[in-house]
Amino acid sequence: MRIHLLPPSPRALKVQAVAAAVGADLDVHVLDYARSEQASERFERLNPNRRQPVLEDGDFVLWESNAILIYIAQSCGPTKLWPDSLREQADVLRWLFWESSQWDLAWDILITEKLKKQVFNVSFSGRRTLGAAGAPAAPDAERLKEGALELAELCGILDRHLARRSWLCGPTCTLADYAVAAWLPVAHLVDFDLGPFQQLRIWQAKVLNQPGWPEVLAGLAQGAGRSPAMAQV
Ligand SMILES: N[C@@H](CCC(=O)N[C@@H](CS)C(=O)NCC(=O)O)C(=O)O
Repeated sequence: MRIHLLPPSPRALKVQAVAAAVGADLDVHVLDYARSEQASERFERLNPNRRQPVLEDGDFVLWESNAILIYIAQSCGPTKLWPDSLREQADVLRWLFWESSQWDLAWDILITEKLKKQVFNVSFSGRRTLGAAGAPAAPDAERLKEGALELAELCGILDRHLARRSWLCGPTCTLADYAVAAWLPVAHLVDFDLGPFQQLRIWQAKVLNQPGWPEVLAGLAQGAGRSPAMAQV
């Protein structure tokens, strides 16, 4: 299977961690965002949204990181990361949808304002199209405040949920934990303080010790697989 991605994006990290956890063999292609590779005709044929990550398995092409997680997780046989029963699967899907519809967006505001604007020519914040590398743009203070407030609210929801359980869903670690925890290693890069969220921090340490994560995080610390533009982050 071939994967097109851009570390250190959390959307890339969670895919790499799940692949490593289940032993899926991924041929990794790191996109060159500085040269707008995501906007190239070839990439647009793979994903008309021009966003990473994108998986190719033979003639099957899949985008949306959480769909990719479910596909990769089961590609090597049954795994506890994706439980068997309808209700357990629905519970995991609940958190995966929460992750992509709320959690991802809140983090993306801070990441766009604090990091992407310095690395890429981001013409507007929030849902944006990244162009070629250009002059750094100043962070939007209002947008930063809004993002931090939203994130604190979502962290509170997670913190209270985790006060009563070890994992987000059921008795074992699942894809939901992998997807949601993937954003926490970037918190210090955007100056977001996880200090007040004790249960979240306990859970984060547990998830990021699960199979796949230690090697992905070690690679991240060494800058492995980053495009030249992202090496500045
Ligand atoms: N919901 C999508 C979001 C994908 C996404 O936003 N990817 C960003 C990562 S930085 C991207 O490729 N952005 C390119 C652009 O905005 O031009 C997923 O989870 O796969």
